[in-house]
Amino acid sequence: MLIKKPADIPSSEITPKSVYMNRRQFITGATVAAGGALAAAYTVSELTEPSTAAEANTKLSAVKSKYDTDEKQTPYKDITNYNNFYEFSTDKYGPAELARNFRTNPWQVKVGGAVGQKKTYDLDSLMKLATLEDRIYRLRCVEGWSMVIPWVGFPFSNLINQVQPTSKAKYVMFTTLWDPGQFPGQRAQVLDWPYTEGLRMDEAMHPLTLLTFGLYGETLPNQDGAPVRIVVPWKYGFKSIKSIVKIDFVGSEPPTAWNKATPNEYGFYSNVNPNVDHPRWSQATERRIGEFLKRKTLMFNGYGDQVASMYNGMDLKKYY
Ligand SMILES: Nc1nc2c(c(=O)[nH]1)N[C@H]1C(S)=C(S)[C@@H](COP(=O)(O)O)O[C@H]1N2
Ligand SMILES: [Mo]
Repeated sequence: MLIKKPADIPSSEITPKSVYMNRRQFITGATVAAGGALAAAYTVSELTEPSTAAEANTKLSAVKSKYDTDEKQTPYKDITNYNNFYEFSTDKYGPAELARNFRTNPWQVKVGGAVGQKKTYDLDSLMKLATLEDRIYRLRCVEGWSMVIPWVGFPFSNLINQVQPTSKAKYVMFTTLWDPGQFPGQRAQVLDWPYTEGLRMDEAMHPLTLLTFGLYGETLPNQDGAPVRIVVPWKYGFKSIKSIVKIDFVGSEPPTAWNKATPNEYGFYSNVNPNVDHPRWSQATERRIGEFLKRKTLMFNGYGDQVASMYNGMDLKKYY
């Protein structure tokens, strides 16, 4: 985000680099996403050939959610080939290949800070906290593009309720794995690693805030933040932190990776707001990946009816 100018991405730039893709992810994506259209580029023998790459994503069963948008969903190939994941690369086409062998098992998430019940979850125990739901959300990147992504997860509030935060807990801080052996991006000081993010308690409790394990009905592809990330659809994409290993309930606004890097560009709140420009570009419009014409960006990314009341009385130019 620091490196590139306002993204005004012609759809020609979004051409999937399928040659770089994990073949199995490609196949599983094709079966659920595009009814085989994506797989058409491969012959049958290629499809059945044993793969040395990471394990195929597994199916997740989820119930339908009332929070879904009915907009056209962004193709799986774009969601999994055009990524922001600076731990792997600052190039959006980089993570798909570089994340291929990322180890997501075993995985632990340590939950601590101001809680009655400190807990370390493995992925299975975390996923058992609630029934998974399908959540079709818009994701608006601060760089000016957006996607519609069918996530699978459950409200983060389910976890909050289990660990019982004390009255000292005012914010939640999330931390991504630190592992320069696996994350080539962490060998350079692109950001102050590990990536951290935060939400105010009411934002974290909001039913739209999703603890996310999958997309398109399967476990998250590594490049999309496996094995567990958060998705906060009314905020710019960088709030939706990937590959989380630590969740802390804290008393004051936690440091966040992009705010530390350039505080005048990225605030703590980072609610999608067409009326507040980024210092170097406008936030009034966005390009939906796969579309040619730009759209007007909606306040709170279109989730205003559900979230605006949390910010009543706040000057959103000051708390950007
Ligand atoms: N740990 C971590 N989380 C991250 C990022 C990152 O670089 N590292 N990029 C963010 C940004 S800027 C965006 S737009 C979204 C992109 O998610 P996607 O690649 O699954 O579409 O992830 C967010 N979460
Ligand atoms: Mo982003």
